[in-house]
Amino acid sequence: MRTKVAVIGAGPAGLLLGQLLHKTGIETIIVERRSRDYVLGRIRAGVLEQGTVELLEKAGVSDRMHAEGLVHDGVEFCFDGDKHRFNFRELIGRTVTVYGQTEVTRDLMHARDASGAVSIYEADDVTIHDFDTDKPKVRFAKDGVSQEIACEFIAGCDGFHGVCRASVPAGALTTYERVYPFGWLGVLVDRPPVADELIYAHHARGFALCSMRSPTRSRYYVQVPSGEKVEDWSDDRFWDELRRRVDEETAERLVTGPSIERSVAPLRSFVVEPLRFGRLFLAGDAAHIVPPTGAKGLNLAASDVGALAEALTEFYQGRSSAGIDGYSARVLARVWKAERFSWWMTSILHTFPETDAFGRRMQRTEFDYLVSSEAASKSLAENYTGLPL
Ligand code: RFL
Ligand code: PHB
Repeated sequence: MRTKVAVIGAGPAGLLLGQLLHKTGIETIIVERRSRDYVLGRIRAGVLEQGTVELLEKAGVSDRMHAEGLVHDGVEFCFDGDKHRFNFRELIGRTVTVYGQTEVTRDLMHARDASGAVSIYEADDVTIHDFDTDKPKVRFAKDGVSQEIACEFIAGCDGFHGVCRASVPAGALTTYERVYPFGWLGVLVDRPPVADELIYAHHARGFALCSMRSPTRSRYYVQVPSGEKVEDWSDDRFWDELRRRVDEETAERLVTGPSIERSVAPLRSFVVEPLRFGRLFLAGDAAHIVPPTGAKGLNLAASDVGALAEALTEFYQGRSSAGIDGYSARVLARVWKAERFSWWMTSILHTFPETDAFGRRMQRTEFDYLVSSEAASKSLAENYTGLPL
């Protein structure tokens, strides 16, 4: 097999890159180690920045998102029971859209099927080669048969545990990492959301988040210590814990039901530099991880591949390598700002085992300042709705 760009991974980053490149006539093959159903079964992000919405429009996959996605003008923070709403539309004239990652992925898979472009699911033993030359290769096995793709570029969109970052020679990479001593236990339930907008709650017992997927499907999270097992949490235990962490009115309004999915996600901040090695590019979770508190992971993956698609288009149509040469620095500048915001949201909203009385007063004072200062509220609003690339 032969193609221009071999894309490793069919998560949102890989599929969106494939679609953006298809729009500019650049041929791709996507190689994914899991099945389609497995990829669609992963319940993850829910909040799209305005820039992500615009990129999905550009990719021609926005019809269902506009029909079914929920446009939110703001979010609420609840600090030890005291609630405050941040109205992004009033503060800075921007909004976010609640539309599940699963649905974004489904729309992108349909568009790729319609385009006739090749996607290989359930590819085993994927390896990448010769990306320090202008003839890179991807090898894998499909149904026990070894295959090779000769290509001109490789896009590593294979997530945090992928093969692409791991294939870069040691010493060529610098990594920055922080692992938090807690995770999020998430529950998906077919019951109407407790409120019209998201509620981020800080409580002495830990963080909680009330989110949603649709007017009839809700997504809730509670902070749990690292290593917590999902089997140790019955639905009743989860609902009791959630009620204790939010304000009384929200607790009373909560409509509970049997969970349809439950999982624990660890929290981590991680960045690797640079994002290009010869003819290999890293994008999305393969390059960086944020704790989910700022709702940035999917949005960063989208803006990375938006920039990469522009750079590759410039290479093929404009015959200039300026875009691909500048990719890493351009993308990393935005990544670090999203890392800062996600770390900051995590720091004020969670309880940390090592935090003393002074630290707790600092968290409270951050909240009071946010609420009382229009400048601070605007800063939250511009970061949450997404900074420009
Ligand atoms: P993905 O989605 O992990 O996709 C990578 C794909 O690569 C495949 N793969 C391989 N394929 C071939 N060969 C190999 N050797 C391979 N190794 C792996 C994998 O099977 C997979 O299909 O990465 P991508 O595309 O970069 O997308 C990133 C996002 O998925 C991620 O950042 C977000 O889900 C993070 N996230 C959130 N982001 C937001 O913007 N807003 C949110 O509200 C939000 N909430 C969340 C989140 C992540 C969460 N978890 C579970 C980590 C909430 C949670 C709970
Ligand atoms: C979600 O709905 O899954 C979600 C929403 C906001 C976040 C993280 C996750 O910050």
